[in-house]
This record gives sequence, structure tokens and C-alpha cells, in this order.
Amino acid sequence: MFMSSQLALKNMGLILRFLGSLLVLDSILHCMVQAKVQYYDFVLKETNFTRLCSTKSMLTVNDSFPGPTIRVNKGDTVYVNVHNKGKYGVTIHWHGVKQPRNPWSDGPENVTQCPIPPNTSFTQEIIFSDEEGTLWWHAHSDWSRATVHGAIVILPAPWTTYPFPKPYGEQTLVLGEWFKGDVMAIIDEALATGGDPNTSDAFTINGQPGDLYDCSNGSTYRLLVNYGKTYLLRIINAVMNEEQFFGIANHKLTVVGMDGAYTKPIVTNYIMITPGQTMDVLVTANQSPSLYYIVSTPFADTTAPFDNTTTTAILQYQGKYTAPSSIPFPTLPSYNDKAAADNYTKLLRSLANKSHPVKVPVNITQRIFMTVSVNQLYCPNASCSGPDGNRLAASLNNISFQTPTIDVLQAYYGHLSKVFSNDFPKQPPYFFNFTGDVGNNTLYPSLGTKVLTVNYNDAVEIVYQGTNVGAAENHPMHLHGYSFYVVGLGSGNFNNITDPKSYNLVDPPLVNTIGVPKNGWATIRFIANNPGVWFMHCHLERHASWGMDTVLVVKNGSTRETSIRPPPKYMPPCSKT
Ligand SMILES: *[C@@H]1O[C@H](CO)[C@@H](O)[C@H](O)[C@H]1NC(C)=O
Ligand SMILES: *[C@@H]1O[C@H](CO)[C@@H](O)[C@H](O)[C@H]1NC(C)=O
Ligand SMILES: *[C@@H]1O[C@H](CO)[C@@H](O)[C@H](O)[C@H]1NC(C)=O
Ligand SMILES: *[C@@H]1O[C@H](CO)[C@@H](O)[C@H](O)[C@H]1NC(C)=O
Ligand SMILES: *[C@@H]1O[C@H](CO)[C@@H](O)[C@H](O)[C@H]1NC(C)=O
Ligand SMILES: *[C@@H]1O[C@H](CO)[C@@H](O)[C@H](O)[C@H]1NC(C)=O
Ligand SMILES: *[C@@H]1O[C@H](CO)[C@@H](O)[C@H](O)[C@H]1NC(C)=O
Ligand SMILES: *[C@@H]1O[C@H](CO)[C@@H](O)[C@H](O)[C@H]1NC(C)=O
Ligand SMILES: *[C@@H]1O[C@H](CO)[C@@H](O)[C@H](O)[C@H]1NC(C)=O
Ligand SMILES: *[C@@H]1O[C@H](CO)[C@@H](O)[C@H](O)[C@H]1NC(C)=O
Ligand SMILES: *[C@@H]1O[C@H](CO)[C@@H](O)[C@H](O)[C@H]1NC(C)=O
Ligand SMILES: *[C@@H]1O[C@H](CO)[C@@H](O)[C@H](O)[C@H]1NC(C)=O
Ligand SMILES: [Cu+2]
Repeated sequence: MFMSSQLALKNMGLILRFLGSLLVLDSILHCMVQAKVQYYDFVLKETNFTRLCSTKSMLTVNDSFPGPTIRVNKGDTVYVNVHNKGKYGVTIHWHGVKQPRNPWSDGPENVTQCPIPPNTSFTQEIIFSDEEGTLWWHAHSDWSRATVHGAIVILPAPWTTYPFPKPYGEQTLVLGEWFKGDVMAIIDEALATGGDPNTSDAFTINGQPGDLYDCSNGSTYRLLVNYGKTYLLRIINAVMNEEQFFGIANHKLTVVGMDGAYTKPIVTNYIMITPGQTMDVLVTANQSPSLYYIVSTPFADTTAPFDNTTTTAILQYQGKYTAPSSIPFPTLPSYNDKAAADNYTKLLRSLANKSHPVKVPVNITQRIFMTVSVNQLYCPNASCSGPDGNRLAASLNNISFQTPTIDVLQAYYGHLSKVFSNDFPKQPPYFFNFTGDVGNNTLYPSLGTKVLTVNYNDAVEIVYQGTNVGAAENHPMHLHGYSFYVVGLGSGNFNNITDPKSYNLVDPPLVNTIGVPKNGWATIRFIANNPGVWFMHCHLERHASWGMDTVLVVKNGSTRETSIRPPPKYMPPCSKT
């Protein structure tokens, strides 16, 4: 493939030289490498699946779990016509795709669109720009993303290649979560009682729980490899509520990319990957030909209930050998090993070389300090199932996000009042020892649909401060419409004098989701050069459901090219309530 395209390039060179006197070379070359347009149809419908000895009907795209992969080259545009043949309204989000000027196709329910009603369809235009590597798509309404998700593979642009030797093969590994019950019923029940949602019954790798669960060992996912070859594994964490440690027995992992951008290679025995993140990993099949376990276990540094089970797949060498009496199993950090998780996260760096330059904003024009908390709301007569008969909630800067019934984008673009307010604060209501003995400080948040507005081209810095209010844990914060540089991470309260001195402004990782350490902080920076309405939220689904969300509105610049595009002819309607 690579050889032949190199040859093609050489021949092209000759032809172009020949034509050179007649035509402008530049414009031919431009046409030749012009981005492709692709069309996909996604059919959402209920299908029966059997796992863990029982069968249930669940919503998937084209009867597959995980769903179909979208494969593009960098810079392509894809139209996906989403046909909803399910029972309820759904939306689809293209996670990590920046969608320049085009929030209309981004997807979060009642933020950029209302749900696609059953028996209707909605065509979304997915505009790729500088992303290269692995991203994914998932439903963005209620908890439907548990079963409605799939990979997005972004290959290098034509006639360019990876910043590492071309792997012999590549494979996507989607980490998922299996609930025996109906996921929509589970979140509905939790929101009705105010308590914790039921935990899942298994994790999965490419839809299969693996050898450690009942009725599962016959269908464990197997990754076939040839001795001596190197493979690119595109790992996607599509789990709902738990971060994951991942490793392969006896094999080193070399991390080369994350969230659709390249990283400096990290050689490691394990990775920690949060829901929402993707990691591209090279693995060389250089051990004795045999079978080796590929394992994913939860990282959950919390007192909240979580699924404490382990999913496995098998790395299987091709060829003749005697199968081992027991398959080697990797040693992964224990479920609450915060140090192991933080150590790994701190290793991440942008590739930052000549062909992959880094431009970290330094002259900050918008400074935001944002507390990230799990909270409670009073229930009449202490009648809820949360602590002290309260209802569990969550907040950013002490505001628990209330989802509107008309999408924020439509309201912003059409100047509708009373859908949202513009007063999301740039600081919490007051400062206290956020990560110590917090007492009742900000235990009870206020409610609102408040958005954070910045100007076009603002240099934005956000310090996320994890708090010990409610239940402290690692929070994977995700921003739509952007990738951002993570310039610093630390434990305890952020110190605005000393901590900025340790910022990495040289090669910080460029990501769309960052795990804010439990009772710690993370600082991100980006240039607000994508006008639109962009959701920001914790990617632990129960926290997002409880209100750990807000919306970033980036105003238009002064020209058409720096302004939000006009809406498509059709958007799914919001129901009159
Ligand atoms: C999904 O199914 C529809 C109908 O069978 C088909 O036309 C479409 O190509 C499929 N899409 C993908 C991505 O496989
Ligand atoms: C799906 O599974 C349910 C429960 O096992 C069963 O009643 C139903 O007939 C199945 N539907 C199809 C289309 O197979
Ligand atoms: C969708 O259309 C099918 C077939 O016409 C019909 O049976 C079903 O009730 C419709 N669903 C909804 C929610 O309207
Ligand atoms: C949640 O778990 C409880 C206890 O196992 C069970 O009774 C309940 O039916 C489950 N809820 C749902 C929606 O599956
Ligand atoms: C799965 O496990 C069962 C029970 O331990 C065992 O009898 C069976 O051989 C296993 N099947 C496979 C494919 O490993
Ligand atoms: C989780 O599982 C591990 C290994 O089986 C066990 O050591 C640990 O106690 C469990 N933790 C919780 C909170 O259930
Ligand atoms: C984390 O990194 C520190 C400093 O390099 C090291 O001392 C510690 O052993 C590491 N902890 C784990 C669990 O890897
Ligand atoms: C940042 O601002 C300072 C002072 O206005 C200016 O001298 C410097 O060139 C700016 N740096 C960048 C990278 O824009
Ligand atoms: C979104 O808005 C619709 C009405 O347009 C409403 O039915 C739905 O419940 C809202 N979704 C959420 C999560 O609040
Ligand atoms: C905050 O609380 C922690 C834990 O109790 C304590 O170690 C720390 O000294 C406190 N910090 C301040 C500034 O009081
Ligand atoms: C927190 O507030 C509740 C209700 O106001 C009160 O009963 C409780 O004593 C307070 N706890 C602390 C530690 O202040
Ligand atoms: C620095 O942090 C303190 C609280 O620790 C706060 O009062 C002060 O306003 C902050 N300064 C800036 C410039 O953000
Ligand atoms: Cu969270």
C-alpha cells in the first residue's frame, strides 16, 4: 500500500513536470490531494444481544456492538444520515472532531440539537480538520451511548505517513461496559430515586466480556499476530462510569498518539485511559509464540459503587506451537492505585517536532478557575436514596447544569430568551480548602442553565479544581469543538503563585479529555478559534447526568470565515412542552 503510493507519487511527479509548462502546478497538486467526501448510513434500532447467559434487546447502529467504524483520511468530510428506527429520541456526537464553525452537527442533546425523533432521520456533516489518529462517535442523549458507539479511524492525509515506521497491521480495541438491565431504565431509576445508578455487570473488549465471566469464554476477542511484526492498536474507552487500566501480558506498550494527535513515544507496561479518551499504542509480537491475555480493569479511586470486574481478550500468535496450560496474565495496578494512574498521565507529551509543531497560548485573555464537585440536593422528608435521604447531584463552579428543552445553539443563534443565561461564573462562589475537610461548604449547589461566553480568538486558560465535596474522585473533563493543551496537573489545592511555575509550555499533550486527579487540579489552554456552542462535561456518565456540565459559547469573529455557519435546512424539532 505504502510502496505503491510512493511509486504513484513518483509517476505523478513526472506527469506534473511534463504538464508544468501548460498549467499551474500548485493547483493540480491541490486538486490531487483534495480531501474526500464520504457518505454513511447509520440505522439505529433495537436488536437482541446475548451476553453473560442472558438476552436483552438494546439500541445499536446497524445491529452491531460496538457499531460500524468510520474510516477517513485527515481533512475529509463525512455525511452520516442517521435513521432512528428505535423507540425513543436519540442524538449522535462525533467525539473529538472539532467541526470548525459547524456546531449544528455536534450532537449533544438539547445543547446543539433536540433528539432525532423515532421514524425520522437527520444528516450530520462531520468536518475533519487537523485530527489524525483515533477518535470515536457515540450517542449523546441519556445513557444510550452504552450501546450506541463506534470508532473513527483517521489515517494520515494521502501521500503522508505516520511519524513512526508504518505498522504491519492495525486493530481497533473498543473498551465497553455491559449492563444486564436496560441502561435507559437504570439512569431513569437513579434520577427518580436520587441514589447511585446500578453498576454494570461486565466490561467488554470489542463487545466481548472475555474469559472471566459466565457464558463468555467461547467468544472472547482474539487479536491474531505474526511473530516479529508490529501492530498499531487504537484503544477507545467507551465505558460509561469507570476509568481503566489496560495491559498485555509480557508485552511492552508504546503509546504514540492520543485523542487524534501524536505523542512522544511512551514505553510502558500499562496505560490509564478515561472514558472519552483514545490512545494509539504500538505492540511488537516479540515474545515466544503463544497466547497472552489482553486485560482491562477499572481504576476507581472513589467510595462510590463501581463495577469491579475484569475484561480480557487474547493476543494470539499465528503458527504452530503448544498452547500454554495457563495463559499469561499481565500485572495491572490495583483498582484504587491513584499514584499509578497519575504517574502515567504525567508522562503524556505532544510529539512537538517540526512537522507536528506545538503552539501553546501564553498571553492568556480569559482565566477561568472551575471547581468540579459531586453534591447533594435536599429532598422533602429526606425521601431520596442518596446520603442522608438527599438526592445526588454534581456541579461545575457550584452550578448544577439543568438541561433545557430547547437546544442552546438554536436559542443562541436565534436570540431566544429564557433558554439559558450568560452568567456562568469564572470562579466558584468562594474559596475554601477544596481538597481537605470540606464540611458543608458548597455541598448544596445552585441549579441553572448558565453558559460561559468567550470572544473569538481569546486565549483561554481553565484550571479545573477537583474537590472533596460529596465524593472525591478522578473526573475526566471533556470539551467539544476543541482539543486543548494540558499544561499542568497536580494534587491538592491549586496554588496560583507556585503551580504555574511548573507548567509545561514546550510539549504539553493536546487532548479533548483529561482526567483531573482526585482532590487535585489540571490546567488546560486553548485559543478560542472555533465559534459555536460547545458542551463541556465530565465523561463519567453518572456525573454528567447529575449536572457536572456547562456550555462554552465562542462568539463570532469579524468575518464570515470566523463566524458560525448558517444552520442546515433541517434540524430535529424540539417538542413543545
Ligand atoms: C447500515 O445499514 C444500512 C441498511 O442496511 C446500510 O445501507 C448501510 O450501508 C449500513 N451502514 C454501515 C456503516 O455499515
Ligand atoms: C428478543 O429477545 C426476547 C427475550 O429473550 C424475545 O422475547 C424476543 O422474541 C427476541 N426478539 C427477536 C427479534 O429475536
Ligand atoms: C415507526 O414506524 C413503524 C412502522 O411504520 C411503526 O410501527 C412504529 O409505531 C413507529 N414508531 C413510532 C415511535 O412512531
Ligand atoms: C437495579 O438493581 C436492583 C438490585 O439488584 C434491582 O432490583 C433493580 O431492578 C435494578 N434496576 C434496573 C433498572 O435494572
Ligand atoms: C469455557 O469454560 C468452560 C467451563 O470452565 C470450559 O468447559 C470450556 O472448555 C471453556 N471453553 C473455551 C472455548 O475455552
Ligand atoms: C475489587 O476486586 C479486587 C480483586 O478481586 C479486590 O481485591 C478488591 O477488594 C475489590 N474491591 C472492591 C471495592 O470491591
Ligand atoms: C509513581 O512515580 C513516583 C515517582 O517517579 C514513584 O516513586 C512511584 O513509585 C510511582 N508509583 C507507582 C504506583 O507507579
Ligand atoms: C505576549 O504579550 C507580550 C506583551 O504584550 C508580548 O511582548 C509578547 O510578544 C506576546 N507573546 C506572544 C507569543 O504573543
Ligand atoms: C430535551 O428537550 C426535549 C424537548 O424538546 C425534552 O423532551 C427532553 O426531555 C429534553 N432532554 C433532556 C435530557 O432534558
Ligand atoms: C487542606 O486540608 C488538607 C487535608 O486535611 C490539609 O492537609 C491541608 O493542610 C489543608 N490546607 C490548608 C491550606 O489549610
Ligand atoms: C451540614 O448541614 C446539615 C444541615 O444543615 C447539618 O445538620 C449538619 O450538622 C452540617 N454538617 C456540618 C459538618 O456542618
Ligand atoms: C489566587 O488564589 C487566591 C485563593 O487561594 C484568590 O483569593 C486570589 O484571587 C487568586 N488570585 C488570582 C490572580 O487568581
Ligand atoms: Cu466526574
